Amino acid sequence: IKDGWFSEVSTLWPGQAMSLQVEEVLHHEKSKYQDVLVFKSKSHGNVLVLDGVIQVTERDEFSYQEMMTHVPINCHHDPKKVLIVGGGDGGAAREVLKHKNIESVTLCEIDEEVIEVSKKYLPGLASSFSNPRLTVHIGDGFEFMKKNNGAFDIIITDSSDPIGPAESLFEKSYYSLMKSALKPNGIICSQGECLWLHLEIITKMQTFCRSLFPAVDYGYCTIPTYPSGQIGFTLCSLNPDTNFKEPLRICGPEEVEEFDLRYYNSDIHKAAFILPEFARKALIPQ
Ligand code: AAT
Repeated sequence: IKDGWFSEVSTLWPGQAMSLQVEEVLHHEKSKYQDVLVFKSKSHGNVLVLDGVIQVTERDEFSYQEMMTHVPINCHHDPKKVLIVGGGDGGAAREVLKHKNIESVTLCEIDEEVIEVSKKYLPGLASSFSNPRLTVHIGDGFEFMKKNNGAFDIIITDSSDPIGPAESLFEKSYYSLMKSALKPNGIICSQGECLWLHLEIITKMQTFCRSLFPAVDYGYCTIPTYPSGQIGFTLCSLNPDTNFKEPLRICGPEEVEEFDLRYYNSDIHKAAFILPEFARKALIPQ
């Protein structure tokens, strides 16, 4: 923070940095795993930053959290058990729990500190922690996956970027472990980085995913406070008939109201998979 502005500087997006004006620093401390900062911003509500990288702002978190959850859920015929890896702010869990037919949600977050500060400073997200259908496990998602075979219908990896504690969550071996942790016809959805910045990583991941799963795709959403204003999702299904572009349940005006949605609806679900030409070309199956 310099002259009242926070700038998001990282080697993952060299030469550019998103800045937010700071009203007040609410919390700043090194946890066992990372530097944890929460500040009140002038324009985007409270902001959670880990190792200098913005994880959520209260103003636009709904875009990413809704797409990350309702897209995979609405591509599964009968989801009952969901695992979230990361997501210690509780936002992804909040969205998953809106589906009453989902019986249990397990959240595996490596850093207890993230959950604690979110309860304190991001109550609109962390409200999910009091839901009896949610079980929290503190630990590394990679290790957790090894111990859970055939356990989940959907695995959502809401992880930070591949520098720091989330590095292993971008590797092929992690995707193999997730595959084993799924029930038949299971679906995974992972934080899939940005088309403008990380096309090479995305292409590599799509390629190894296709070697493991019969149905693979990449969708994205817009979000002002993630690098370059865009973030995507790597989606894989064990069901060869899954077409991620076609939701199985329609979410029109009534459902949008019932679920209190601000970004997701059936049209944006389908549109999320229409890629700009430079990206489409790069991601064409080899
Ligand atoms: N919904 C908020 C968005 C996030 S949070 C990512 C979370 O993943 C953090 O709370 C972090 O502590 C946790 N995490 C990191 N590594 C692991 C791991 N190995 N196992 C379990 N949890 C982990 C993502 C923001 C994306 C930012 C894009 N630039």
